[in-house]
Amino acid sequence: MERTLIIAKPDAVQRGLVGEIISRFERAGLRLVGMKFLQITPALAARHYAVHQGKPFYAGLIAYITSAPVVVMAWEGPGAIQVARKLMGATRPAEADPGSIRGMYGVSVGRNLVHGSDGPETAAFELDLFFEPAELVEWARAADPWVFEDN
Ligand code: DAT
Ligand code: MG
Repeated sequence: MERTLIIAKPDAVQRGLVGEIISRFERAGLRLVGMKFLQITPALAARHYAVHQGKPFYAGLIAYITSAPVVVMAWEGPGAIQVARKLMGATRPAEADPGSIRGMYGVSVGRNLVHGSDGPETAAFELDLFFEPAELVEWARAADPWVFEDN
């Protein structure tokens, strides 16, 4: 079982696509274990995107992610990180599979609607950044045996 941090970014909130984005992860079979609505502060954005500091797009990225509220989620399931990355599509919407969230709803790399952790270490770091341990809910879903092979 793996957990990943997903963010419906400011453009998703402003465009009314939050429900659609949640629905993609929900229908894929991932299990929701945490969710909150907040506006990311510049300090939190700097920690979340620390790996991108110094890159040409960094200032624009921080301005964008702090520009309006976001919906932050924790989803879990077997291989949840990769499953979520696949559902999101490639970073650049033009290169994202047409059925993916970014491929279907995006055109600009700097307005690509959704964030997802890119590996187990990143996921642990990012989940810790946005959630207190008690905010992540351990629960058994009625459909689990029909979605997870080994649950
Ligand atoms: P991802 O969000 O797919 O994990 P990333 O971690 O490489 O992609 O970059 C974080 C975000 O920064 C990405 O969602 C959009 C923005 N970004 C990345 N590369 C960019 C570029 N070359 N120009 C503009 N924005 C970029
Ligand atoms: Mg990334």
